[in-house]
Amino acid sequence: MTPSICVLGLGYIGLPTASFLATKGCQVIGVDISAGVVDAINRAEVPIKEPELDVLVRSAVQSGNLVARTQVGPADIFIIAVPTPIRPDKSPDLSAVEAAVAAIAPHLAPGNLVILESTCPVGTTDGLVAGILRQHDIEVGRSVHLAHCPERVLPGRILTELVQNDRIVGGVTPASTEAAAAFYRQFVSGEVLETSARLAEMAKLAENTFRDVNIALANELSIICDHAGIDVWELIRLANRHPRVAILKPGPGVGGHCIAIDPWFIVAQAPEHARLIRTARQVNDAKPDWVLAKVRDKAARFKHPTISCLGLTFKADVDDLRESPAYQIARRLQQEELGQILACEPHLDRLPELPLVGLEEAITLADIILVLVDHREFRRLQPHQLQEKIVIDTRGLLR
Ligand code: SAJ
Repeated sequence: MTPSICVLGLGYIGLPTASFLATKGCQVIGVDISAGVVDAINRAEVPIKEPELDVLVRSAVQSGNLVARTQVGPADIFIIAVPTPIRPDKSPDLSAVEAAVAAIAPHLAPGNLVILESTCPVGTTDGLVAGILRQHDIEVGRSVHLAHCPERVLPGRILTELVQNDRIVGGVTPASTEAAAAFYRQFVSGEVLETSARLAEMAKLAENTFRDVNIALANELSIICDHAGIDVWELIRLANRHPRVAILKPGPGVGGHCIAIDPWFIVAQAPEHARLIRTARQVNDAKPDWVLAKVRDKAARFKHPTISCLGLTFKADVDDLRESPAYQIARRLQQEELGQILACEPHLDRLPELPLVGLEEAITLADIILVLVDHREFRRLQPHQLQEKIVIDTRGLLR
């Protein structure tokens, strides 16, 4: 028999997960604190942009297997996919996880399985989550199973990676690990790797930290090469021809809601030991300042230059502005009144804060072209279109 499932948090992870499970025949309740999100999903509308997600949500809602609500109800399996941001002091904010666990606790019955997919500091599943459940007299790991199974999907490829990626499953007891692994094996074509909850938490943090540290190296190299008059993109291309070298790409900084945040969870728990990880975060966070200094330097040649920012989202081919260094740079240029700031962002229809223009207009009107995101739409730009323009290309797109 297919289990009934309650998914808490209908964002970039929860909505695809809930919809996918519903199309596999599970009865799914999707829960979100936003009534607007709940209403939109029940009308089969998708509040976020992700390839193929609209089709999946429509099919899940129309089948009657996915119903969105603002309140939790009974189910066999509870999947928590709520945000775990950082506070201004870089400490983890787990209030959404706490609220989700407190909301499901009164509905839990023997034999239920609780899965935490949100990225968390080490010890959250065993400590915070199990602790709240025990306060409700729940025998965690025996009567009710509890496991951490970190999400690993890449925005832009969510539906493919949801099924194909290997998954790490760590229960608070071996029986919990087994119960959660058996659940994922029903719909994941990748391997399901069993471990403890603490190791699963650390594995997720290590994955995103690996990427952050590697990008920090690329960003640092880009600054060093700029001073040395060396083309960093050609440098990386050549260095990566070594069989054991794989340097990632420099850019205007690191954005999104994962890589720019998760390494801080490690730093917060091991402030004296996480020296490289903290430094990498600082290197990536400082890159927008370096780009701004470059633009200021070029803008000083003009009285009132028109500066066209190509791309505002946190990475290529998505519509997501969260933690976006590109957006941050464009806004700061505007606040500094360096000139007329135009933005070309093919993935957004409107943006109250910045004047949005089409690509042709952005190029024609610009004195300075600032490439901030390597969107597919920009890759067709030809060198002759950029003649007589000053180009600052943070993504190596126009080489
Ligand atoms: N970036 C660079 N240079 C690169 C690669 C990325 O500057 O060579 C920048 C991007 O422009 C962006 C940021 O890094 O601003 C993050 O983009 P990303 O594509 O590296 O990662 P996310 O945040 O979209 O998704 C990551 C993924 N983690 C890993 O690849 C290890 C994804 O698998 C995770 O599920 C996701 O974080 C998450 O939710 O944790």
